[in-house]
Amino acid sequence: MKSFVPVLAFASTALAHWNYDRLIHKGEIVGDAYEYIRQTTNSNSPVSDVTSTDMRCNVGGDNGNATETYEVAAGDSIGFVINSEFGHPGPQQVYISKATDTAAEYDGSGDWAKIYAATTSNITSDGLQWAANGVSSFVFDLPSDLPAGEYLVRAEGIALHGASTEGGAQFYIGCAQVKVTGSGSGSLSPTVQIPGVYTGTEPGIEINIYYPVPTNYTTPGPALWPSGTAEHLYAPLVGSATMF
Ligand SMILES: *[C@@H]1O[C@H](CO)[C@@H](O)[C@H](O)[C@H]1NC(C)=O
Ligand SMILES: *[C@@H]1O[C@H](CO)[C@@H](O)[C@H](O)[C@H]1NC(C)=O
Ligand SMILES: *[C@@H]1O[C@H](CO)[C@@H](O)[C@H](O)[C@H]1NC(C)=O
Ligand SMILES: [Cu+2]
Repeated sequence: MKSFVPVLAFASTALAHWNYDRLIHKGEIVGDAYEYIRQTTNSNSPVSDVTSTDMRCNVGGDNGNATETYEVAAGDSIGFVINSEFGHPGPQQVYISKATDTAAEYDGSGDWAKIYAATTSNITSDGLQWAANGVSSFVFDLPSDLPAGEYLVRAEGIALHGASTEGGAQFYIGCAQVKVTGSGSGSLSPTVQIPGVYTGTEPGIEINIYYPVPTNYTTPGPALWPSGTAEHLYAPLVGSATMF
């Protein structure tokens, strides 16, 4: 029996890691690093235990004591910039949760809906081609029906290079704090709890992306809100990796 040992599966260098550190609003980067995004106390290490509360807003991200809240309108284009490049293969997703009081005080223990997913830009005989490969940012529109209030907006990049066994996927996470204005009257749906949203063994998380070469990919987690929203095949790049 032939065995296949991809070199990349063992490239665990922290150089390939990233932190979501700045917010984009209407195509422009707003604020300094960690002004509107909670800073992890875990350097740039990923979370790998899907049952941990660290899955909400990363290690040390359970409160916003050191983070400001940025005002946006429902329907606005916002996005995330990272402090390096997405150096590992996998999808990028965004979940939102309404704060019970202020975003700064909110620990993320309530309901979350998924509003964005950037997955594969193509699937070829070489396998899954990831939309976010080599870029350093992505943007998306907040749902126009989003009710006014303060929210956590959680970016999640799932690194799948070592994901062929349970617990091998790496979760890179950053929570922005936003105050949404407007008269949106939608209700977030379907909603999930974090942790709880993932078992760690679903096909989008426990997957060998090298062999046999996958011919399909199923994003983990709930359907997107609003319902009918398509997953985005491309992650638009704002500027270039070296500009920031
Ligand atoms: C940080 O925020 C939490 C929740 O709002 C609060 O309970 C805690 O006392 C704060 N810690 C510091 C050091 O300010
Ligand atoms: C996807 O890959 C196939 C095979 O390499 C190629 O022919 C096609 O143009 C690609 N499509 C896109 C959208 O890049
Ligand atoms: C790909 O499709 C097969 C057959 O439907 C399914 O068993 C498998 O879980 C899928 N893989 C992924 C990563 O979605
Ligand atoms: Cu790594």
